[in-house]
Amino acid sequence: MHSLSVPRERALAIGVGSRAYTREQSLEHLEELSFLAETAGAEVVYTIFQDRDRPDAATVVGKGKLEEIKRIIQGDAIDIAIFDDELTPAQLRNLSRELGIKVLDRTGLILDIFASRARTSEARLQVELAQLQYLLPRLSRMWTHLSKQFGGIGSKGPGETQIETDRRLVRDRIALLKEKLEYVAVQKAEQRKGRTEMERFALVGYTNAGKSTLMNALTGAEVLIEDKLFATLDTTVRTMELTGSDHTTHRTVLLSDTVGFIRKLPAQLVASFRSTLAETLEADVLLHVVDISHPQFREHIQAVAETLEDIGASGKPTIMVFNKIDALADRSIVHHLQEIYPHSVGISAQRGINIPALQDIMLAMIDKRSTVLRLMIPYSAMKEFTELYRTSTIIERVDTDMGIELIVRVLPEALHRVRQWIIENPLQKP
Ligand SMILES: Nc1nc2c(ncn2[C@@H]2O[C@H](COP(=O)(O)OP(=O)(O)OP(=O)(O)O)[C@@H](O)[C@H]2O)c(=O)[nH]1
Ligand SMILES: [Mg+2]
Repeated sequence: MHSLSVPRERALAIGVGSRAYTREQSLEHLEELSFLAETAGAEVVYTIFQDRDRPDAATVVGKGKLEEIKRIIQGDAIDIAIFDDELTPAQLRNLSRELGIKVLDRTGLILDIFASRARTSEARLQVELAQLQYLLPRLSRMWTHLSKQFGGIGSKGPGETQIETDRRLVRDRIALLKEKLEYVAVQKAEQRKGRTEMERFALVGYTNAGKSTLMNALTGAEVLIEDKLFATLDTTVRTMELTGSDHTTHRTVLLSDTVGFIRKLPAQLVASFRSTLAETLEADVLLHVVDISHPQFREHIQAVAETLEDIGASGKPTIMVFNKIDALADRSIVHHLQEIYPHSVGISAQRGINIPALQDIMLAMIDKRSTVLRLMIPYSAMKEFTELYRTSTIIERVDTDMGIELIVRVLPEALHRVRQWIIENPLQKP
């Protein structure tokens, strides 16, 4: 964390309206950019918004606005100018020259936050890969010069020596990082193999929606929770005891918590975080956590849906979890949303409101995927029986002379385990 003796960089946040968004939305985006900048350790002293049909090809904002920005930079001792939209390499160069201070765009800022928050070696590799891919087309003398001169936000990550090397060396480094990550991915896939018979749920959602808070509430894990963007950068998996509100249904399932999404999440990051997101990709059911108290929650849902599409995880069975209902003045919006989303629930992960209702929906999702079978398990196969007890729902059990007769709900993944004992399978009836 930033110590008090180090002065925070003074930042200017700059947004340009476009035909795609209302003015209100554009201002919300700018507010989110400021939140990102503060997460990165800067102090946003000024925000500037210009309504234009499209950004200026050379400098994003128009000439007059640029002069105004220069005056503010001088008058308020600004260290860094941050733009909400992705800057082309040419825009970045022009603006750096014109303004004479460090210039960053949303992508560069997000990459910087990821770099300073990455803890595991895997996350570090992934962030470095994304940074280098972002840097490659922007590699220029200007950039090297600025990062050396100013330091601070936007200059972490690939060290100066790497920036000064030519593009070929950067490309070599990218190839090496990809190879290392591929190796990590294979190892992790190996680790996951043993658990495939348990139903797998994955938390997904916009950053700061409350995913880790819910993870902790459901599993007793101790994942870091913060009122900051991107508190979580890696993936945690825990087993969880699901209990129905009838108190008779129990299931052991897996739940994973992972990195949050944001609008305009850099494509390089999404691509390089593939192995972190593997747990999400392989999940049976997604829990899409939404901060319902946020004015832009609808846009957040959309951004998450788009990112899921990008990584190839769209179309999975999904439970919409409308979180932070404790912060709502009027909860009627939840009822309205439940008409749109059939598998949804309003909760407060922090206050523990409606968690049993969520667990019931999770159990119902499992039931939808599973088959009811009648089995006869010989007493000689007790080990398998114990495993079945953990991962399936036993509806009825009778101990007979020949073995244990069961009516049981089994997931498709566990069918192979019980196939030999089936005495009745309703799906195979003529
Ligand atoms: N009022 C309210 N605040 C909540 C609730 N759940 C979480 N929060 C707060 O929301 C903030 C973010 O919570 P996290 O659990 O870290 O969110 P996250 O989705 O894991 O965020 P990232 O890991 O940064 O993507 C924290 O300040 C939490 O205390 C809730 O039910 N109600
Ligand atoms: Mg988190």
